[in-house]
Amino acid sequence: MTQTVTENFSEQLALRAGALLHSLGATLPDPGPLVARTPISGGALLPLTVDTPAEVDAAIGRAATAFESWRTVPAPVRAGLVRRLAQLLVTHSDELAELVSLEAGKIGPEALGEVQEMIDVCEFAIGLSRQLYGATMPSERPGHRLMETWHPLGVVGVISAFNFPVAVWAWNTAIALVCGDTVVWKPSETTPLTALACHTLLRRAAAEVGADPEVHQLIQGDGSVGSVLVDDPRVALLSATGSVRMGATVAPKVAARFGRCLLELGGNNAAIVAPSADLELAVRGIVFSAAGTAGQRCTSLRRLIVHSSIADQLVDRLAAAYGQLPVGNPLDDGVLVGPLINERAFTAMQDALSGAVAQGGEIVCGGERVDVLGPESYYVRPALVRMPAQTELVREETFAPILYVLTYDEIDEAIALNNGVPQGLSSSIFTLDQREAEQFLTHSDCGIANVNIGTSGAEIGGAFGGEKNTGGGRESGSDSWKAYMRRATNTINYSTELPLAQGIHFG
Ligand code: UN1
Repeated sequence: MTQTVTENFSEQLALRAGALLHSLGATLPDPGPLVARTPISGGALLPLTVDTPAEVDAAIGRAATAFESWRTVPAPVRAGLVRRLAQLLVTHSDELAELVSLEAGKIGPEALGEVQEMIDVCEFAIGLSRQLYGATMPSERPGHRLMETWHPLGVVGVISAFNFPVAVWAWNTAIALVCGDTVVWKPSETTPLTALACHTLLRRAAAEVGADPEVHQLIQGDGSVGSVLVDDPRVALLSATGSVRMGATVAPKVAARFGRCLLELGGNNAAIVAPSADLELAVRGIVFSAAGTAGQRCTSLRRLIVHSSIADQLVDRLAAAYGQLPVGNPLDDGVLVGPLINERAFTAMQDALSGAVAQGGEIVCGGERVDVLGPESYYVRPALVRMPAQTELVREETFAPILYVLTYDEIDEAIALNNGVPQGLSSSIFTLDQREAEQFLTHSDCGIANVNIGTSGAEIGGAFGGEKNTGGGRESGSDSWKAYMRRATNTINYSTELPLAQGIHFG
Protein backbone atom coordinates (compact mmCIF):
# COMPACT_ATOMS: atom_id res chain seq x y z
CA MET A 1 0.00 0.00 0.00
CA THR A 2 1.41 3.43 -0.89
CA GLN A 3 2.29 5.92 1.79
CA THR A 4 -0.53 8.34 0.86
CA VAL A 5 -3.18 5.64 0.86
CA THR A 6 -2.01 4.54 4.32
CA GLU A 7 -1.97 8.11 5.58
CA ASN A 8 -5.51 8.65 4.34
CA PHE A 9 -6.56 5.42 5.96
CA SER A 10 -4.94 6.46 9.27
CA GLU A 11 -6.83 9.73 9.11
CA GLN A 12 -10.07 7.81 8.62
CA LEU A 13 -9.25 5.65 11.65
CA ALA A 14 -8.53 8.77 13.73
CA LEU A 15 -11.85 10.28 12.70
CA ARG A 16 -13.56 7.02 13.52
CA ALA A 17 -11.96 6.92 16.98
CA GLY A 18 -13.18 10.47 17.62
CA ALA A 19 -16.69 9.55 16.46
CA LEU A 20 -16.74 6.44 18.67
CA LEU A 21 -15.62 8.43 21.71
CA HIS A 22 -18.31 10.97 20.94
CA SER A 23 -21.04 8.34 20.72
CA LEU A 24 -19.77 6.79 23.96
CA GLY A 25 -20.35 10.20 25.54
CA ALA A 26 -16.70 11.05 26.19
CA THR A 27 -15.49 14.62 26.03
CA LEU A 28 -12.54 14.74 23.69
CA PRO A 29 -9.38 15.23 25.73
CA ASP A 30 -7.22 18.33 25.48
CA PRO A 31 -4.28 17.70 23.17
CA GLY A 32 -1.05 16.74 24.92
CA PRO A 33 2.07 14.64 24.61
CA LEU A 34 0.43 11.21 25.00
CA VAL A 35 -0.39 10.12 21.45
CA ALA A 36 -2.93 7.33 21.15
CA ARG A 37 -2.01 5.23 18.12
CA THR A 38 -3.63 2.42 16.23
CA PRO A 39 -1.53 -0.68 15.55
CA ILE A 40 -3.77 -1.28 12.51
CA SER A 41 -1.84 1.28 10.47
CA GLY A 42 0.57 2.69 13.06
CA GLY A 43 -1.10 6.10 12.65
CA ALA A 44 -1.95 8.58 15.38
CA LEU A 45 -5.52 8.61 16.67
CA LEU A 46 -5.57 11.43 19.21
CA PRO A 47 -3.07 13.32 21.38
CA LEU A 48 -3.93 13.46 25.07
CA THR A 49 -2.65 15.25 28.13
CA VAL A 50 -0.62 13.36 30.71
CA ASP A 51 -1.39 13.67 34.42
CA THR A 52 1.25 15.37 36.53
CA PRO A 53 2.26 13.87 39.90
CA ALA A 54 0.19 16.62 41.57
CA GLU A 55 -2.86 15.63 39.52
CA VAL A 56 -2.39 11.96 40.41
CA ASP A 57 -2.08 12.94 44.05
CA ALA A 58 -5.33 14.90 43.79
CA ALA A 59 -7.10 11.98 42.08
CA ILE A 60 -6.02 9.64 44.89
CA GLY A 61 -7.28 12.26 47.35
CA ARG A 62 -10.70 12.39 45.65
CA ALA A 63 -10.92 8.59 45.65
CA ALA A 64 -9.94 8.51 49.34
CA THR A 65 -12.61 11.08 50.22
CA ALA A 66 -15.25 9.26 48.16
CA PHE A 67 -14.34 6.03 49.97
CA GLU A 68 -15.48 7.48 53.30
CA SER A 69 -19.11 7.58 52.17
CA TRP A 70 -19.05 4.77 49.58
CA ARG A 71 -18.00 2.28 52.26
CA THR A 72 -21.21 3.02 54.18
CA VAL A 73 -23.53 2.32 51.23
CA PRO A 74 -24.93 -1.23 51.59
CA ALA A 75 -23.21 -3.61 49.20
CA PRO A 76 -26.42 -4.59 47.31
CA VAL A 77 -27.08 -0.87 46.79
CA ARG A 78 -23.49 -0.37 45.59
CA ALA A 79 -24.25 -3.10 43.06
CA GLY A 80 -26.78 -0.73 41.48
CA LEU A 81 -23.86 1.21 40.02
CA VAL A 82 -22.34 -1.93 38.53
CA ARG A 83 -25.75 -2.99 37.18
CA ARG A 84 -26.14 0.32 35.37
CA LEU A 85 -22.58 0.04 34.03
CA ALA A 86 -23.41 -3.43 32.68
CA GLN A 87 -26.52 -2.05 30.96
CA LEU A 88 -24.50 0.73 29.36
CA LEU A 89 -21.91 -1.81 28.24
CA VAL A 90 -24.63 -3.91 26.61
CA THR A 91 -26.00 -0.84 24.82
CA HIS A 92 -22.58 0.35 23.68
CA SER A 93 -20.81 -2.97 23.18
CA ASP A 94 -20.31 -2.54 19.43
CA GLU A 95 -18.79 0.92 19.76
CA LEU A 96 -16.56 -0.05 22.66
CA ALA A 97 -15.41 -3.20 20.86
CA GLU A 98 -14.56 -1.18 17.76
CA LEU A 99 -12.49 1.19 19.89
CA VAL A 100 -10.69 -1.84 21.37
CA SER A 101 -9.97 -3.03 17.82
CA LEU A 102 -8.68 0.40 16.84
CA GLU A 103 -6.44 0.82 19.85
CA ALA A 104 -5.32 -2.73 20.65
CA GLY A 105 -5.63 -4.24 17.16
CA LYS A 106 -7.99 -7.05 18.17
CA ILE A 107 -10.16 -8.73 15.55
CA GLY A 108 -13.88 -7.91 15.88
CA PRO A 109 -15.04 -11.17 17.54
CA GLU A 110 -12.23 -11.00 20.13
CA ALA A 111 -12.89 -7.32 20.87
CA LEU A 112 -16.58 -8.09 21.34
CA GLY A 113 -15.61 -11.05 23.51
CA GLU A 114 -13.61 -8.71 25.68
CA VAL A 115 -16.62 -6.44 26.16
CA GLN A 116 -18.70 -9.53 26.94
CA GLU A 117 -16.15 -10.43 29.60
CA MET A 118 -16.79 -7.00 31.17
CA ILE A 119 -20.55 -7.58 31.17
CA ASP A 120 -20.08 -11.06 32.63
CA VAL A 121 -17.91 -9.83 35.50
CA CYS A 122 -20.40 -7.05 36.24
CA GLU A 123 -23.16 -9.68 36.55
CA PHE A 124 -20.89 -11.73 38.78
CA ALA A 125 -20.18 -8.70 40.98
CA ILE A 126 -23.88 -7.85 41.28
CA GLY A 127 -24.64 -11.33 42.63
CA LEU A 128 -21.54 -11.19 44.80
CA SER A 129 -22.80 -8.04 46.49
CA ARG A 130 -25.20 -10.24 48.49
CA GLN A 131 -22.59 -12.88 49.24
CA LEU A 132 -19.71 -11.03 50.87
CA TYR A 133 -20.03 -13.26 53.87
CA GLY A 134 -17.66 -14.50 56.50
CA ALA A 135 -17.58 -17.66 58.54
CA THR A 136 -18.60 -18.23 62.14
CA MET A 137 -16.58 -20.66 64.23
CA PRO A 138 -17.39 -22.43 67.48
CA SER A 139 -15.81 -20.53 70.33
CA GLU A 140 -13.91 -22.48 73.00
CA ARG A 141 -15.57 -20.28 75.63
CA PRO A 142 -19.18 -20.58 76.85
CA GLY A 143 -21.47 -17.69 75.94
CA HIS A 144 -19.12 -16.47 73.20
CA ARG A 145 -19.42 -16.14 69.48
CA LEU A 146 -16.44 -16.12 67.12
CA MET A 147 -16.92 -14.83 63.60
CA GLU A 148 -15.31 -13.13 60.64
CA THR A 149 -16.67 -10.03 58.97
CA TRP A 150 -15.45 -8.45 55.74
CA HIS A 151 -15.08 -4.71 55.31
CA PRO A 152 -14.19 -2.36 52.46
CA LEU A 153 -10.46 -1.90 52.08
CA GLY A 154 -10.00 1.62 50.71
CA VAL A 155 -8.61 2.99 47.47
CA VAL A 156 -7.68 0.34 44.90
CA GLY A 157 -5.08 1.31 42.31
CA VAL A 158 -5.52 -0.56 39.04
CA ILE A 159 -2.65 -0.69 36.55
CA SER A 160 -3.70 -2.48 33.39
CA ALA A 161 -1.98 -3.64 30.22
CA PHE A 162 -2.66 -2.92 26.54
CA ASN A 163 -3.68 -6.44 25.56
CA PHE A 164 -6.89 -6.57 27.61
CA PRO A 165 -7.45 -2.84 27.84
CA VAL A 166 -10.99 -3.02 29.19
CA ALA A 167 -11.77 -6.53 30.54
CA VAL A 168 -9.03 -6.56 33.17
CA TRP A 169 -10.12 -3.11 34.34
CA ALA A 170 -13.68 -4.43 34.68
CA TRP A 171 -12.54 -7.53 36.63
CA ASN A 172 -10.97 -5.22 39.19
CA THR A 173 -13.40 -2.35 39.16
CA ALA A 174 -16.72 -4.23 39.25
CA ILE A 175 -15.53 -6.32 42.19
CA ALA A 176 -13.81 -3.43 44.02
CA LEU A 177 -16.91 -1.25 43.76
CA VAL A 178 -19.33 -3.81 45.22
CA CYS A 179 -16.75 -4.48 47.94
CA GLY A 180 -17.04 -0.79 48.89
CA ASP A 181 -13.68 0.35 47.55
CA THR A 182 -12.99 3.27 45.25
CA VAL A 183 -10.72 2.96 42.21
CA VAL A 184 -7.90 4.93 40.62
CA TRP A 185 -7.12 3.48 37.20
CA LYS A 186 -3.83 3.85 35.34
CA PRO A 187 -4.37 2.16 31.98
CA SER A 188 -1.55 1.30 29.58
CA GLU A 189 -0.31 4.41 27.80
CA THR A 190 -0.89 2.41 24.61
CA THR A 191 -4.68 2.27 25.13
CA PRO A 192 -5.77 5.59 26.66
CA LEU A 193 -8.91 6.02 24.56
CA THR A 194 -10.66 2.80 25.56
CA ALA A 195 -9.86 3.82 29.14
CA LEU A 196 -11.43 7.21 28.61
CA ALA A 197 -14.53 5.52 27.17
CA CYS A 198 -14.89 3.13 30.14
CA HIS A 199 -14.30 5.92 32.64
CA THR A 200 -17.00 7.98 30.93
CA LEU A 201 -19.50 5.09 30.97
CA LEU A 202 -18.82 4.42 34.66
CA ARG A 203 -19.16 8.09 35.58
CA ARG A 204 -22.40 8.23 33.60
CA ALA A 205 -23.71 5.13 35.38
CA ALA A 206 -22.85 6.74 38.73
CA ALA A 207 -24.67 9.94 37.84
CA GLU A 208 -27.73 7.97 36.70
CA VAL A 209 -28.03 5.88 39.87
CA GLY A 210 -27.19 8.73 42.22
CA ALA A 211 -23.79 7.36 43.25
CA ASP A 212 -20.75 9.57 43.79
CA PRO A 213 -18.89 9.72 40.42
CA GLU A 214 -15.66 10.31 42.35
CA VAL A 215 -15.59 6.61 43.26
CA HIS A 216 -13.68 6.20 39.99
CA GLN A 217 -10.65 8.17 38.91
CA LEU A 218 -8.71 7.87 35.66
CA ILE A 219 -5.08 8.90 35.45
CA GLN A 220 -3.20 8.78 32.17
CA GLY A 221 0.47 8.58 31.31
CA ASP A 222 3.46 6.30 31.43
CA GLY A 223 5.07 4.35 34.25
CA SER A 224 6.00 7.52 36.14
CA VAL A 225 2.28 8.24 36.59
CA GLY A 226 1.76 4.69 37.85
CA SER A 227 4.66 5.00 40.28
CA VAL A 228 2.80 7.74 42.18
CA LEU A 229 0.03 5.19 42.80
CA VAL A 230 2.59 2.60 43.84
CA ASP A 231 4.17 4.87 46.44
CA ASP A 232 1.05 6.46 47.90
CA PRO A 233 0.08 4.96 51.28
CA ARG A 234 -3.57 5.90 50.66
CA VAL A 235 -3.67 3.19 47.98
CA ALA A 236 -4.59 0.15 50.06
CA LEU A 237 -4.41 -2.38 47.23
CA LEU A 238 -2.44 -2.13 44.04
CA SER A 239 -3.68 -4.50 41.38
CA ALA A 240 -1.15 -4.55 38.57
CA THR A 241 -1.15 -6.44 35.28
CA GLY A 242 1.92 -6.41 33.08
CA SER A 243 5.45 -7.69 32.76
CA VAL A 244 7.45 -9.58 35.38
CA ARG A 245 9.91 -6.67 35.29
CA MET A 246 7.14 -4.22 36.20
CA GLY A 247 5.92 -6.50 39.01
CA ALA A 248 9.42 -6.86 40.39
CA THR A 249 9.69 -3.06 40.64
CA VAL A 250 6.22 -2.48 42.03
CA ALA A 251 5.86 -5.30 44.58
CA PRO A 252 8.77 -4.39 46.91
CA LYS A 253 7.70 -0.74 46.94
CA VAL A 254 4.14 -1.59 47.93
CA ALA A 255 5.38 -4.14 50.47
CA ALA A 256 7.74 -1.56 52.00
CA ARG A 257 4.73 0.58 52.93
CA PHE A 258 2.75 -2.54 53.98
CA GLY A 259 0.24 -2.06 51.18
CA ARG A 260 -1.30 -5.01 49.38
CA CYS A 261 -0.41 -6.12 45.89
CA LEU A 262 -2.39 -8.22 43.47
CA LEU A 263 -0.11 -9.15 40.60
CA GLU A 264 -0.91 -10.69 37.25
CA LEU A 265 2.40 -10.82 35.43
CA GLY A 266 3.98 -12.94 32.72
CA GLY A 267 2.90 -16.30 31.42
CA ASN A 268 4.79 -18.91 29.46
CA ASN A 269 1.95 -21.31 28.98
CA ALA A 270 2.30 -24.86 27.75
CA ALA A 271 -0.01 -27.53 26.39
CA ILE A 272 0.86 -31.21 26.56
CA VAL A 273 -0.48 -33.36 23.73
CA ALA A 274 -0.62 -37.01 24.71
CA PRO A 275 -0.81 -39.98 22.30
CA SER A 276 -4.50 -40.53 23.09
CA ALA A 277 -5.46 -36.91 22.30
CA ASP A 278 -8.29 -36.07 19.92
CA LEU A 279 -5.99 -34.37 17.45
CA GLU A 280 -8.71 -32.60 15.53
CA LEU A 281 -9.86 -30.90 18.73
CA ALA A 282 -6.28 -30.32 19.87
CA VAL A 283 -5.36 -28.54 16.64
CA ARG A 284 -8.31 -26.16 17.00
CA GLY A 285 -7.51 -25.45 20.65
CA ILE A 286 -3.81 -24.97 19.97
CA VAL A 287 -4.29 -22.61 17.02
CA PHE A 288 -6.74 -20.39 18.94
CA SER A 289 -4.49 -20.20 21.99
CA ALA A 290 -1.21 -19.71 20.12
CA ALA A 291 -2.19 -17.52 17.17
CA GLY A 292 -5.33 -15.79 18.52
CA THR A 293 -4.88 -12.16 19.60
CA ALA A 294 -1.61 -12.43 17.61
CA GLY A 295 -0.12 -14.28 20.59
CA GLN A 296 -0.57 -11.23 22.80
CA ARG A 297 -2.60 -12.68 25.67
CA CYS A 298 -0.90 -13.41 28.95
CA THR A 299 -2.59 -16.80 28.55
CA SER A 300 -1.34 -17.32 24.97
CA LEU A 301 0.05 -20.76 24.27
CA ARG A 302 3.82 -20.50 23.87
CA ARG A 303 5.07 -24.06 24.34
CA LEU A 304 3.70 -27.29 22.91
CA ILE A 305 4.93 -30.46 24.59
CA VAL A 306 4.02 -33.31 22.25
CA HIS A 307 4.49 -37.05 22.66
CA SER A 308 7.21 -38.06 20.24
CA SER A 309 4.99 -40.73 18.63
CA ILE A 310 2.59 -38.08 17.27
CA ALA A 311 4.86 -35.04 16.99
CA ASP A 312 5.45 -35.14 13.21
CA GLN A 313 1.78 -35.71 12.49
CA LEU A 314 0.64 -32.91 14.80
CA VAL A 315 3.23 -30.44 13.52
CA ASP A 316 2.12 -31.17 9.93
CA ARG A 317 -1.50 -30.55 10.82
CA LEU A 318 -0.65 -27.37 12.69
CA ALA A 319 1.49 -26.10 9.83
CA ALA A 320 -1.44 -26.70 7.46
CA ALA A 321 -3.79 -24.82 9.80
CA TYR A 322 -1.28 -21.97 10.26
CA GLY A 323 -0.95 -21.71 6.49
CA GLN A 324 -4.66 -20.91 6.25
CA LEU A 325 -4.76 -18.24 8.96
CA PRO A 326 -5.88 -14.94 7.46
CA VAL A 327 -3.52 -12.19 8.70
CA GLY A 328 -4.74 -8.67 8.11
CA ASN A 329 -6.71 -5.62 9.10
CA PRO A 330 -8.59 -6.70 12.24
CA LEU A 331 -11.56 -4.59 11.21
CA ASP A 332 -12.09 -6.79 8.14
CA ASP A 333 -14.45 -9.76 8.37
CA GLY A 334 -12.77 -13.13 8.32
CA VAL A 335 -9.36 -11.93 9.51
CA LEU A 336 -8.10 -14.04 12.42
CA VAL A 337 -4.71 -12.52 13.13
CA GLY A 338 -4.36 -8.76 13.55
CA PRO A 339 -1.24 -6.68 14.11
CA LEU A 340 1.37 -6.73 16.83
CA ILE A 341 1.01 -3.75 19.11
CA ASN A 342 4.15 -1.95 17.94
CA GLU A 343 7.64 -2.14 16.48
CA ARG A 344 9.13 -3.18 19.82
CA ALA A 345 6.94 -6.30 19.84
CA PHE A 346 7.99 -7.09 16.28
CA THR A 347 11.68 -6.70 17.09
CA ALA A 348 11.32 -8.92 20.16
CA MET A 349 9.66 -11.57 18.01
CA GLN A 350 12.39 -11.44 15.35
CA ASP A 351 15.12 -11.57 18.01
CA ALA A 352 13.47 -14.60 19.60
CA LEU A 353 13.21 -16.36 16.24
CA SER A 354 16.86 -15.79 15.36
CA GLY A 355 17.83 -16.85 18.88
CA ALA A 356 15.80 -20.03 18.46
CA VAL A 357 17.54 -20.88 15.20
CA ALA A 358 20.92 -20.21 16.81
CA GLN A 359 19.97 -22.68 19.53
CA GLY A 360 19.19 -25.43 17.04
CA GLY A 361 15.53 -24.61 16.46
CA GLU A 362 13.78 -25.17 13.13
CA ILE A 363 11.18 -22.67 11.98
CA VAL A 364 8.46 -24.89 10.54
CA CYS A 365 6.39 -21.97 9.29
CA GLY A 366 5.64 -18.30 9.88
CA GLY A 367 7.54 -15.52 11.56
CA GLU A 368 7.72 -13.30 8.50
CA ARG A 369 6.31 -9.80 8.33
CA VAL A 370 3.25 -9.23 6.15
CA ASP A 371 2.66 -5.83 4.57
CA VAL A 372 -0.98 -5.08 5.24
CA LEU A 373 -1.13 -1.34 5.86
CA GLY A 374 2.30 0.11 5.33
CA PRO A 375 5.62 0.39 7.15
CA GLU A 376 4.31 1.80 10.45
CA SER A 377 2.25 -1.29 11.30
CA TYR A 378 3.60 -4.72 12.21
CA TYR A 379 1.75 -7.75 10.96
CA VAL A 380 3.36 -11.18 11.14
CA ARG A 381 2.51 -14.73 10.28
CA PRO A 382 2.32 -16.77 13.50
CA ALA A 383 5.40 -18.95 13.83
CA LEU A 384 5.76 -22.62 14.66
CA VAL A 385 9.26 -23.54 15.80
CA ARG A 386 10.57 -27.02 16.66
CA MET A 387 13.14 -26.87 19.43
CA PRO A 388 15.59 -29.59 20.41
CA ALA A 389 15.25 -28.71 24.11
CA GLN A 390 13.69 -26.25 26.55
CA THR A 391 16.46 -23.66 26.23
CA GLU A 392 16.76 -20.38 28.15
CA LEU A 393 15.02 -18.65 25.26
CA VAL A 394 12.03 -20.98 25.46
CA ARG A 395 11.84 -20.33 29.18
CA GLU A 396 11.41 -16.59 28.50
CA GLU A 397 8.09 -15.03 27.57
CA THR A 398 8.07 -13.33 24.18
CA PHE A 399 4.80 -11.45 23.75
CA ALA A 400 4.25 -12.50 20.14
CA PRO A 401 2.80 -15.45 18.20
CA ILE A 402 5.65 -17.96 18.49
CA LEU A 403 4.81 -21.53 19.42
CA TYR A 404 7.82 -23.63 20.41
CA VAL A 405 7.35 -27.37 19.92
CA LEU A 406 9.13 -29.79 22.26
CA THR A 407 8.73 -33.56 22.50
CA TYR A 408 8.48 -36.01 25.39
CA ASP A 409 8.29 -39.75 25.95
CA GLU A 410 6.97 -40.13 29.52
CA ILE A 411 4.19 -38.07 31.08
CA ASP A 412 6.39 -37.16 34.08
CA GLU A 413 8.88 -35.65 31.67
CA ALA A 414 6.11 -33.63 30.00
CA ILE A 415 4.87 -32.27 33.32
CA ALA A 416 8.45 -31.40 34.34
CA LEU A 417 8.81 -29.43 31.09
CA ASN A 418 5.47 -27.71 31.74
CA ASN A 419 6.70 -26.65 35.18
CA GLY A 420 10.28 -25.96 34.14
CA VAL A 421 9.86 -22.23 33.49
CA PRO A 422 9.86 -19.23 35.84
CA GLN A 423 6.24 -18.32 35.08
CA GLY A 424 3.13 -20.18 36.29
CA LEU A 425 -0.03 -18.81 34.73
CA SER A 426 -1.83 -21.29 32.48
CA SER A 427 -1.36 -24.85 31.27
CA SER A 428 -3.32 -27.58 29.56
CA ILE A 429 -3.26 -31.19 28.47
CA PHE A 430 -4.93 -32.83 25.51
CA THR A 431 -5.57 -36.46 26.44
CA LEU A 432 -8.38 -38.99 26.62
CA ASP A 433 -6.60 -40.89 29.40
CA GLN A 434 -8.13 -39.93 32.71
CA ARG A 435 -5.16 -41.07 34.80
CA GLU A 436 -2.87 -38.85 32.80
CA ALA A 437 -5.29 -35.92 33.02
CA GLU A 438 -5.59 -36.22 36.79
CA GLN A 439 -1.82 -36.52 37.16
CA PHE A 440 -1.41 -33.33 35.16
CA LEU A 441 -4.09 -31.46 37.16
CA THR A 442 -2.36 -32.44 40.39
CA HIS A 443 1.18 -31.61 39.31
CA SER A 444 0.94 -28.62 36.99
CA ASP A 445 2.26 -25.74 39.10
CA CYS A 446 0.17 -23.12 37.29
CA GLY A 447 -2.80 -21.10 38.52
CA ILE A 448 -4.81 -22.46 35.59
CA ALA A 449 -4.69 -26.09 34.43
CA ASN A 450 -7.09 -27.28 31.73
CA VAL A 451 -7.96 -30.56 30.06
CA ASN A 452 -8.83 -30.74 26.37
CA ILE A 453 -8.98 -27.01 25.86
CA GLY A 454 -6.19 -24.53 25.24
CA THR A 455 -4.47 -22.27 27.75
CA SER A 456 -6.33 -19.06 26.91
CA GLY A 457 -9.91 -17.90 27.05
CA ALA A 458 -10.71 -18.42 30.73
CA GLU A 459 -14.23 -17.71 31.96
CA ILE A 460 -14.70 -14.95 34.54
CA GLY A 461 -16.33 -17.28 37.10
CA GLY A 462 -13.02 -18.85 38.10
CA ALA A 463 -10.19 -17.14 39.93
CA PHE A 464 -7.69 -15.86 37.36
CA GLY A 465 -3.96 -15.66 38.01
CA GLY A 466 -0.87 -17.73 38.51
CA GLU A 467 2.09 -18.72 40.60
CA LYS A 468 5.83 -18.12 40.62
CA ASN A 469 6.85 -15.14 38.47
CA THR A 470 3.24 -14.64 37.45
CA GLY A 471 2.88 -12.99 40.83
CA GLY A 472 0.43 -15.12 42.82
CA GLY A 473 -2.59 -12.82 42.50
CA ARG A 474 -6.13 -13.95 41.77
CA GLU A 475 -8.67 -11.72 40.06
CA SER A 476 -12.19 -11.95 38.72
CA GLY A 477 -14.34 -14.90 39.93
CA SER A 478 -14.53 -17.41 42.78
CA ASP A 479 -13.41 -15.84 46.07
CA SER A 480 -10.99 -13.34 44.50
CA TRP A 481 -13.14 -10.60 46.07
CA LYS A 482 -11.38 -11.29 49.37
CA ALA A 483 -8.31 -9.47 48.05
CA TYR A 484 -10.42 -6.31 47.80
CA MET A 485 -11.69 -6.38 51.39
CA ARG A 486 -10.20 -6.56 54.84
CA ARG A 487 -11.15 -9.33 57.22
CA ALA A 488 -11.91 -8.75 60.90
CA THR A 489 -12.16 -11.56 63.43
CA ASN A 490 -14.79 -10.73 66.03
CA THR A 491 -15.26 -12.37 69.42
CA ILE A 492 -18.51 -11.49 71.15
CA ASN A 493 -19.10 -12.29 74.80
CA TYR A 494 -22.80 -12.56 75.58
CA SER A 495 -22.27 -14.22 78.98
CA THR A 496 -21.89 -12.62 82.40
CA GLU A 497 -18.43 -14.14 82.91
CA LEU A 498 -15.05 -13.25 81.43
CA PRO A 499 -13.41 -16.57 80.66
CA LEU A 500 -10.01 -16.18 78.97
CA ALA A 501 -8.92 -18.20 75.95
CA GLN A 502 -6.44 -21.03 76.45
CA GLY A 503 -7.98 -21.51 79.93
CA ILE A 504 -5.81 -18.78 81.43
CA HIS A 505 -6.66 -17.58 84.93
CA PHE A 506 -5.50 -14.03 85.53
CA GLY A 507 -5.69 -12.61 89.05
C1 UN1 B 1 -4.71 -11.30 29.89
O1 UN1 B 1 -4.18 -11.63 28.82
O2 UN1 B 1 -4.13 -10.46 30.66
O3 UN1 B 1 -8.14 -16.12 29.75
C2 UN1 B 1 -6.04 -11.73 30.34
C3 UN1 B 1 -8.04 -15.29 28.85
C4 UN1 B 1 -8.81 -14.00 28.98
C5 UN1 B 1 -8.08 -13.02 29.84
C6 UN1 B 1 -6.65 -12.82 29.50
N1 UN1 B 1 -10.10 -14.28 29.55
O4 UN1 B 1 -7.37 -15.48 27.84
